[in-house]
Amino acid sequence: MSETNTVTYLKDYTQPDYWVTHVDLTFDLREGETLVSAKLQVKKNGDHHNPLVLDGEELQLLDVKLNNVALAKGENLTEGYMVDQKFLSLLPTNDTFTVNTLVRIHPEQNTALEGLFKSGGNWCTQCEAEGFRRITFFPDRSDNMATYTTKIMADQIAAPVLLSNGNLVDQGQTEDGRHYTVWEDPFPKPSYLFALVGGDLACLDDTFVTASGRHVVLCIYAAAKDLNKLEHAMASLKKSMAWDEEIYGREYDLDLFNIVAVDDFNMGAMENKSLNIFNTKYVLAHPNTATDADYEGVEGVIAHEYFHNWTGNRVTCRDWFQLCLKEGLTVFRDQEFSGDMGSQAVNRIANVRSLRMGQFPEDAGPMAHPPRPDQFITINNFYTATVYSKGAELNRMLHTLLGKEGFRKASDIYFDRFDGQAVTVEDWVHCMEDASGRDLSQFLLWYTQAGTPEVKAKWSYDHGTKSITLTLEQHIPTINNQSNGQPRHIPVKFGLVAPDGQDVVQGVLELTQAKQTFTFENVPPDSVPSLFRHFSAPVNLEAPYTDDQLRHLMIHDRDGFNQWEAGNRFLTTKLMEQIDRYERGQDILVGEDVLDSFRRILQRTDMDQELMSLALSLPAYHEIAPKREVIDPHAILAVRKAFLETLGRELHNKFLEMYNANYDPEKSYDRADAGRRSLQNTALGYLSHSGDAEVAKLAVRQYSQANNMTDRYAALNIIINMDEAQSYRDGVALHFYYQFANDALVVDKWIGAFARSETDGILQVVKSLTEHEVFKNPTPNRMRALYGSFSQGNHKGFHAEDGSGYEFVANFIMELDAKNPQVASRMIGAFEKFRQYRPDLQTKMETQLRRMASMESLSTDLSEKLQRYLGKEAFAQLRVGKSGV
Ligand code: 0A1
Ligand code: ZN
Repeated sequence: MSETNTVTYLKDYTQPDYWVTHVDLTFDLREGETLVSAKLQVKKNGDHHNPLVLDGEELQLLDVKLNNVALAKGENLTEGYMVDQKFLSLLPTNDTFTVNTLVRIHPEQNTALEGLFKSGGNWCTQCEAEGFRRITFFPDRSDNMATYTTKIMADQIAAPVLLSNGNLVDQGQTEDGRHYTVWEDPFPKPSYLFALVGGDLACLDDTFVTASGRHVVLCIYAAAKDLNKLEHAMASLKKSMAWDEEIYGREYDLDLFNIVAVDDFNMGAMENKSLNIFNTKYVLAHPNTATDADYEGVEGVIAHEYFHNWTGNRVTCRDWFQLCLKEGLTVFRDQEFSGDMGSQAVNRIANVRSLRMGQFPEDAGPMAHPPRPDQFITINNFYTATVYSKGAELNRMLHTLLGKEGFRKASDIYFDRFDGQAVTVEDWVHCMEDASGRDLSQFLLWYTQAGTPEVKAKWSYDHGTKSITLTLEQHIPTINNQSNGQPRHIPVKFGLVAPDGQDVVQGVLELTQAKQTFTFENVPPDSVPSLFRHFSAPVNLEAPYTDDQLRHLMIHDRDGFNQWEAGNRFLTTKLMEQIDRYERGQDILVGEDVLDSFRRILQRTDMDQELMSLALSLPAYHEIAPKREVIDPHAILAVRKAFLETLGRELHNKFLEMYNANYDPEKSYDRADAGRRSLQNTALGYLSHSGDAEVAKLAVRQYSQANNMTDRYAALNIIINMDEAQSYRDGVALHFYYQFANDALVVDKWIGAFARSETDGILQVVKSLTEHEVFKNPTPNRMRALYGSFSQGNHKGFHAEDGSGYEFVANFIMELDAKNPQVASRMIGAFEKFRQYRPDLQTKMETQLRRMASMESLSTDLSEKLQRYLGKEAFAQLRVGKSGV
């Protein structure tokens, strides 16, 4: 007999038979076991005689009461309650009643990190999406919103800090010499927002006064040794609170806001009501240990989780199919926030690059799904780039279509109308319609259909009428053999850039048909259309730009994003041409035009430093690979390397000048100086490919003199990867390790530097790291640092011709699946596009996928992915006679 995975469909949604309106929880946290008692206030929904069915997994049920009367376990529901691996059922006799349960759980054995688990000796929870059912029996679905009272008891020494959602209403000693706290959360919430923390933690506190004068106490908790790394997170939190008031009119709603940082966390962070729990990676920051990118990550994720208080918590999702309602909107909000805190253009470029590297391939591969999927086996597999990043793009398009004021008006309607409710994507879009009076039914297709539209642009100039005619044609790809060809509603921010660099026209075109033509008059000849400014829609644009026209936009486009985009388009074309040549067995030529475009950028004095550094960066492997019909990783690597070497060699003096002009180890660390550091390190990067052995000394000097992690880590990476620096490699790497051996996040960086290194024989080094003391009980961060960096960031090692890289990663996934299916399932993403690879590599990847699919015991998480990757039938054949987890 083979196992079957249950598919859940959006079309099957119905309201539950019962609502739990309030819950009293008591946790007795002890070493070796935790007892959880729950008292549910339940109300029948509608007129029926159905049993109450509560979700519960991995719970040892000790006691059940209905209306305070003990219930026995029965053979059927008339005899008492029934319980199996997934549900507890009982038959109530009244319309309102109470249910008490007592269960035993084992957080210390919980390696899946869902539900209640231990991290660094502390207890903490992760309930989204379906973790609460591993804590107690409950209708663990997002439309059941209840108020919670939570009592936590624990040993005072082991766990002086005991936190849950809402306000602290009582605390004291228990009769047996332990202590307790009681928390009351007045806001009804779904169970996925429940949180509890117990342990020995230090905290940084502060206050924030809201616009209406509420004094909010802010506490960020972490291990005592990390207390000096919390200031940036606190500053980010306060900025987020102020921004949400200013931009959305949303104030914080309780007197206390807590954040707790833990080492073991499957994702980045979690927005539990008033008790956010974070991966340390997105809280801790200090110049000695965090890079500029880390500082940005902390600011963005703190904002993201805080913004969820309104978009996600006060108004939540009716069911998990609506996940992008909270995630897409919250990502859009955090992106706008980050842009406002720094540079909108720089942030936009970073976000679009990650969309193209992560979401576009997903949308064209076996996991393709609409931002609002209509079926899943495991919701955990749908915390995807499509739901998050494309979901954010949909909100950005609505923002573009309605304008800033219209969007704000719509969000005000949304919060007024739906506060305290669990709603749908349609509810959100209807608010947009009500605010603007527009019909957005065509726009809704973006939510319900997968695939990245292709937009083809053409233009022609009529010298007689001095007019330009622009034709835009959209093509919607076929996904999973399903044609969903209806045209989308696509906002095209655009401008016509005249030869003098000024815009002749600008605005937003709305492409709603398969093909549309727009004519503009009084346009000087040789004006260049700048299309999809600020990347106004998640599409692929094909446009017949000449190199000269791109050069014009690179310099004159008033949109920072499209300035960069023009350069990116130019470089991508040049790289693609050379990859084609290389694959045909011809030499790689890095033309004078490429060198010239770099020279022009290097000469510029008017450019923001971060934008300049982005303009000087070659498209990454993951930006190029999705554009190849068949991916030959080694061809992409060879061509990128040739470009880096030629640019480094030919522009050596310019890069050296730039490096020297920006190198300043005396300057104390200031975040605002990130642009200078990125120019300095970009220059050093090119120099390290120039063949100049002296550059190794510059890198070592930078390493030794660095007063911040950005410079130190950039130098370390160069020393590890640069041929001429190999004599320094072991010494510097050891120094780095011993200096930071006690800092888990920095050790992760150290591991990541090796895992990404494309030097010869690196697999042996990476394998030896798995035997190293740092890999004894790896956190998910450490697993990602090693296996994630290797599989997604080491193209040479992962795609080694003999298949050894694939085997190495597959072995790990197979081992991890039984312990932490969520992380295992995310790690398999490196194999997702295997069918696009060179046939021999494709076969080797497929061999590993088939090996994984043949494991005796397989989690539903991994099986859903493997089923999609390999195809239903092939997968089913491999599963004959096998079991699930
Ligand atoms: N809602 C969180 C992310 C998150 C999602 C799922 C998790 O476990 C399955 C954990 C965290 C956010 O968007 O930040
Ligand atoms: Zn989120």
